[in-house]
Amino acid sequence: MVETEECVLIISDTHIGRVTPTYNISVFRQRLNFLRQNLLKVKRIINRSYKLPVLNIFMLGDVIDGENIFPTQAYKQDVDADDAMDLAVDEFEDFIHSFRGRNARFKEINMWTVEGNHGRVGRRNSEKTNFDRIFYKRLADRLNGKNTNVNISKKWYNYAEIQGHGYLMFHGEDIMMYQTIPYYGIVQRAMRWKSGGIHESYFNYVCLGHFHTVGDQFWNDFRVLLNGTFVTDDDFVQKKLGMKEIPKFWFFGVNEERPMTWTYLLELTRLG
Ligand SMILES: [Mn+2]
Repeated sequence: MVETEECVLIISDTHIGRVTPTYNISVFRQRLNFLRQNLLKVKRIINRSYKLPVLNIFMLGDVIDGENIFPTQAYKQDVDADDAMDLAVDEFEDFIHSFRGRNARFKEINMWTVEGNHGRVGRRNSEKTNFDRIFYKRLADRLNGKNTNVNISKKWYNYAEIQGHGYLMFHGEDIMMYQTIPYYGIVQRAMRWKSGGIHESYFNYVCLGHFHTVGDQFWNDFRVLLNGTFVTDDDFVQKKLGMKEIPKFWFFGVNEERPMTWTYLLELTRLG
């Protein structure tokens, strides 16, 4: 008997529009293609043992690099937020289509979204008025209904239940860092949410982006996944944190028994 599982891909911090010595919009396109091909390669490996009919995608924000987030931002961009959004809608529509396609690589695709701090329009605007949010809505208009569901949260966080397990997702900009390390802040916040701070206190996984690094922290009954980024050689990260970004995204399996069966960190800067 062939077993069936679902799978989850986490996408965050693509920062379309941002320019660094090794990143711009043409590199964005290339990295999205690497992500697609590397995911399909892992799928072929898993398919030797399990069917994977459903792809779940958590989109954790900072998809668009935005405008006026810091004073000199315009000098570090190759397009404005409007053009970045047009590009994002076209490229991610293709990305999702390539998983549905004629080969029907996945029978069903479910997306859950949260907005990032880089999508903010201004300090005095509604916190819901956000370039990421507009992008998600445009993507939903193109994709919803064709065995694809885009679940856009009205809150600052989103929550997915997959095979009976709970996955809490948020961007991460309100997490305090201690000595520029975020883990203590994330665990403290998640423990409060688990004890009633938010309504959805049943979660096995906490998933976030924002820190542009990959992390995997076990804490009693929950586990924290930090997702990587498309942006490499970001001078802010080098100067302020002394760190190097990790260009890898989480991809993992889920079945009824376990909230994570197998896991791969998909490479974004190369094939394989
Ligand atoms: Mn970011």
